[in-house]
Amino acid sequence: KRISTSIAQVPLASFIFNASGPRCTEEDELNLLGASASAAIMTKSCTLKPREGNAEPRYQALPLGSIQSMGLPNLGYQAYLEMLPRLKQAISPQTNKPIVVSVSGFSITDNVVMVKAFQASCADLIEVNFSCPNIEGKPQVGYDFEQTERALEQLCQLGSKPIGLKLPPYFDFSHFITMANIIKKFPVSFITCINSVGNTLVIDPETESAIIKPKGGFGGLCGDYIKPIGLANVRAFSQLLPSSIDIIGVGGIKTGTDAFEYLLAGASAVQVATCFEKEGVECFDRIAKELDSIMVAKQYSSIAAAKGKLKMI
Ligand code: RRO
Repeated sequence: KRISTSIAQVPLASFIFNASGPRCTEEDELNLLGASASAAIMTKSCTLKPREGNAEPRYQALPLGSIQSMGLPNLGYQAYLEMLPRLKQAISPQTNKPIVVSVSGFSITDNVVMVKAFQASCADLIEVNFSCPNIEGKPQVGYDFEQTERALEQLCQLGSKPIGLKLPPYFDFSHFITMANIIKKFPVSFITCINSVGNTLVIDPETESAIIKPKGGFGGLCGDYIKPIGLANVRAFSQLLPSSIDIIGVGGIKTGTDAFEYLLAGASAVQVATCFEKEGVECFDRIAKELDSIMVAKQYSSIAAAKGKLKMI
């Protein structure tokens, strides 16, 4: 109860769920999330057609996180459309756990087709991914402000289910402000900050080689390395957007303390990627319990009581 929350007025039993990416592509993986302490079932970003993704090795665990260039491996949106009623059926009516679908088309038209379809599905929330860094020749939409605005003009008119945006990390206040001003023009219900830090390079000095194969070794950096970047993005957007737009924090959350920091920065919920990849579904119950203990110790009786309460020195 202490860590229950909501995103776009959809209730969540806990503050913590899976990020789109690890362990959420196949139906059996999504059913495991349904049966876990994850506050929602989030799907792997989908495309119009099924994709195998990039060549392997494309994921490497690192001491403080991971680097990957998966290349959007997924079953294609129609497979998820067909799966949703079965997933919904398996969810206990008491918990009523929401399903969040992630869509990541290669064009505005692709995204319109998929968002339209999911608007007519039993999904609860739709997260549109404007920030995949790993497709050769396809820039991250979130770094192209004009394209972002053109996309939102079309995507926000397709139905009544809440739409959110998965954003790339920004590193300059001018970019935070420009993106916040675009978001404010449209009925965007939530944003998710941040995707991986795109196009980083990890080198193995022993072998004198890159450690992943795709894109000449460039890949998205994840985990502990990126937590301060995620926190800054959540904080900046929470100061620039009206409180009616929920912010979901992602990036380096593996403990209750990490989740609490995102809560102070202004997050309404958090998602877990690298830690979930490494630990499996047990991470959700563990992190939730750790967060709950911190809230008890600090005498916060609800998420609302601590949200955005970061102090300045
Ligand atoms: O599949 C990927 O390579 C991928 C995606 Br779609 C994304 O949004 N972010 C990321 O780090 N990897």
